[in-house]
Amino acid sequence: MDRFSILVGDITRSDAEAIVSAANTSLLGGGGVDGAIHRAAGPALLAECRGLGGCETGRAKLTRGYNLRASYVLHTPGPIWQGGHLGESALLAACYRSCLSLAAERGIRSVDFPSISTGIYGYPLPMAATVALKAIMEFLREHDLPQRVRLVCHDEATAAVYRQTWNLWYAEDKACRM
Ligand code: AR6
Repeated sequence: MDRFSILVGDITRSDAEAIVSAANTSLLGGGGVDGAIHRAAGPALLAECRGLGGCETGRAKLTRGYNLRASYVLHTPGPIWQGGHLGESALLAACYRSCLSLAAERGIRSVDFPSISTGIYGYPLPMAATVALKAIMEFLREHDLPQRVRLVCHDEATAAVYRQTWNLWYAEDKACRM
């Protein structure tokens, strides 16, 4: 599937048109990738976020990227892992879909995602990878935009889990053009 790839890197340095922040529902910044994005974007990002009135888990809101290379940031609060029986997987899938729908609506051509919910929010990585890849691949099959989506993992171990999951479920997609 040449529209999708998994790589290791720092998403704050991404050249995608939009990057995704694994935010919290206040949208007022925090730790992890969200904190790194706010630091790299500068204080104007927080100022814009203050006007958004927060965001529900599984939904997404769009801002400009300010000092980032990316023109836009898609902010999405992932679910906090609570054992898996409180709708976490549906909410995590909704995060990916909401970001991709909003990007498509705005004509955004490339989106880079971090591994949402698998840091501070404690979602078990192999399960999160299955949910994330299914949501992304289904969306790409049904939509022409974004043209390019990447999963930017902060470390090789995380990327390895996403790659294994992708190979398990989607390797045949390499042969059939999407
Ligand atoms: N580039 C790419 N991935 C990164 C980067 C980076 N620069 N920095 C961290 N990661 P987390 P969550 C990875 O904890 O679990 C915040 O306080 C990290 O290794 O950032 O959704 C928010 O405000 C992990 O694989 O997000 C919320 O309160 C992944 O990003 C809460 O954390 C997600 O880890 C959200 O927790």
